[in-house]
Amino acid sequence: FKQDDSCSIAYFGDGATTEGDVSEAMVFASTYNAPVVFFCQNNGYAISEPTSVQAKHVLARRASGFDIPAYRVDGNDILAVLAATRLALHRARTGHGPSFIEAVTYRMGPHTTTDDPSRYRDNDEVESWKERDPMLRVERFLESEGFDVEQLRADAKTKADALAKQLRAGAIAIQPDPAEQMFDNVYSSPHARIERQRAEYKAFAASYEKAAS
Ligand SMILES: Cc1ncc(C[n+]2csc(CCOP(=O)(O)OP(=O)(O)O)c2C)c(N)n1
Ligand SMILES: [Mg+2]
Repeated sequence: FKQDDSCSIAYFGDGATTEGDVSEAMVFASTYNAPVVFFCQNNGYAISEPTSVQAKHVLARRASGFDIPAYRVDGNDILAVLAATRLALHRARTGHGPSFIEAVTYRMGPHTTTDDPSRYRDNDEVESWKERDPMLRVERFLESEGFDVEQLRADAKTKADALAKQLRAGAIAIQPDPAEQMFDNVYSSPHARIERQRAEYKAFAASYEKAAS
């Protein structure tokens, strides 16, 4: 790893923890003491599968099997999420290795436009989460601290709109890298198998160009 204070944070869902990649990443992060934060947004569902199908106990407990410290926070409490994230990033930046955060929240809407959640969950459950809306909660807190919430909301919207505009323009301006670049940084020195694959890929791509002309 680079000897500076850079680190990574990976955001993923409760359903993703069931896939092997998450476990594999945690093995590497733990044994190499990698400066990484695993942030699991547990919104209760992986499409139609409830979290009870992903783990028999709370997801955060899984991290201890990898010897990675875990923090379980109320994901609808913005300040708790911020505090846990800062703590985990500080650990990563100061050489204390990986951490796992489970932010417990709820998916209010359907997973996608083709999903109909009424087939697999009660409306009462959805209703009970409405009052726990994170924005509502932070607004109530700021109000109680004497802030002008209307003004803050308007300022935040202006900033968010400008940022979204900047992100869209940035994304549209991205030029795709040449596909062949995927062979470049696999090994630090030349490798026969990679060179063979590069040659195969070039021939394959050229066959398309020939077919198109
Ligand atoms: C036990 C089990 N349930 C479900 C899946 C499949 N699965 C993995 S991720 C996913 C959907 C995404 O869910 P999640 O990671 O919770 O992300 P979300 O969209 O809820 O943020 C599904 C259906 C699985 N592999 N194993
Ligand atoms: Mg989920």
